[in-house]
Amino acid sequence: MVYYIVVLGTAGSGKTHLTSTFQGWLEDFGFAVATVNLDPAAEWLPYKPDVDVREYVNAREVMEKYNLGPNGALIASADLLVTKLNEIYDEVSALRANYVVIDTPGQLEVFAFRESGPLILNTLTSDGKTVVLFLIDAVFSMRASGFLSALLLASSINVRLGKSQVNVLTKIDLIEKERVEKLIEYMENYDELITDLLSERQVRILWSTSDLEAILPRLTAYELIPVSSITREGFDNLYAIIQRIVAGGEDYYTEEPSPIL
Ligand SMILES: Nc1nc2c(ncn2[C@@H]2O[C@H](COP(=O)(O)OP(=O)(O)O)[C@@H](O)[C@H]2O)c(=O)[nH]1
Ligand SMILES: [Mg+2]
Repeated sequence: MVYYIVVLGTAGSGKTHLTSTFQGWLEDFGFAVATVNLDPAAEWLPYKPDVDVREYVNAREVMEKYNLGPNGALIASADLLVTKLNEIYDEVSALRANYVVIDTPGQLEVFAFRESGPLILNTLTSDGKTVVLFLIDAVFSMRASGFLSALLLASSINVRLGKSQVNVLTKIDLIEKERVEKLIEYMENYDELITDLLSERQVRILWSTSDLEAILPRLTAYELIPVSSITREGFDNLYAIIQRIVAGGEDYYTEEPSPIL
């Protein structure tokens, strides 16, 4: 059985670096790991992808050929990938690996919120078990409202893709340890999160305590695993939770949260 680890998150959240570090980490433990680059606009990668969609579609060439701006080229590239999906699928399914880590395009919305992204993911991962890692940049979680919007986006992705999902707090080397602990506490006890959210005016004028009490149980029902792709901190926890999901079946994401191993 091959396990697909799909790395998603907003532009700059650390998808590409996490793909690279996680591959190295897994290889150090003796696993056969392959990587797939699904970003047609990637300029440089810190890892050597086993399958690289830039061999089929290159966003820069699309921009020149069709006279498009950068955004138009990203959208056209995503759609062009679908026309190459059979070939890409053949390459991915021929990979001999325990784990296949899939690095997705920089711009989350061009991929996840158009038709092509979910279609590409469902096709490529159809012969194995899949875990989505949704990356949340620790730097954007400095305020409770920033953390709430990240959790809302994470939930939106889960609704869109319907896969087992783990939320990963990235770049923890850039923020204080106490802040990381606070975010973990928020996931375990959202009463404290509600208090901090309501101390921010922009949240208070939109949502009441009961509104937040209604949505936060769902938003905090995910694991949140803090990692740094620079120091490699947290990858043991990330690995443990992925193992638990792939061993536990597809219903994992509807279960209650359980402690980090
Ligand atoms: N300090 C620190 N920087 C990181 C980490 N992960 C990524 N970055 C930086 O964040 C920026 C975006 O990372 P990248 O992996 O390209 O993000 P992507 O757009 O989601 O693929 C780069 O400048 C990385 O060097 C991390 O764990 N710690
Ligand atoms: Mg990237």
